[in-house]
Amino acid sequence: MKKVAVIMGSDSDLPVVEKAITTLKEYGVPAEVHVFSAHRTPEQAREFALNARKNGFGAIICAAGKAAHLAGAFAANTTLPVIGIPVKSSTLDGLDALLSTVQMPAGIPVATVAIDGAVNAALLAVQILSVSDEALADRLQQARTAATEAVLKKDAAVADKYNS
Ligand code: RP5
Repeated sequence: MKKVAVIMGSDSDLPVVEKAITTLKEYGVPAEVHVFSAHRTPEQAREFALNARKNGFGAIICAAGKAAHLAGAFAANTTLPVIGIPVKSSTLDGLDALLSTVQMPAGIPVATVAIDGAVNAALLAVQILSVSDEALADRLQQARTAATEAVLKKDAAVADKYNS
């Protein structure tokens, strides 16, 4: 199975990023985790992105806050799918990181999830890998079915309490 790279701009992003790592583990997807910064370690970030496809990665998750250029910098150096997580780590509540991550010019896409949306970033990476992995596709469908059943149970409980 292809690996997913989970990159964060600083170890201060870890509380958010850990949710992505946990979600990938739940699906049995191998992840490699690193701290690379578009601003503080641009050479290391570039090197990793340039070699990611030949090193067995199928998708790259990049989490960064403030002037968040990490996902865009990775996308500039690979044609693998790059998923950006804007991290709420500043006085601007993550809006700065959201706009920095999402507003990519045509030609260099970054699939941007919600501010601190680490679970969805991981799920999107799993969905990307599931295009060529039936077992992964089955696991995703099972999780969707379980989530639907959980909400239906909640509906039944609420309806029972208020509609009788
Ligand atoms: C960004 O700046 C990082 O992704 C982090 O969200 C933010 C703050 O980094 P630290 O100063 O805590 O290392 O590059």
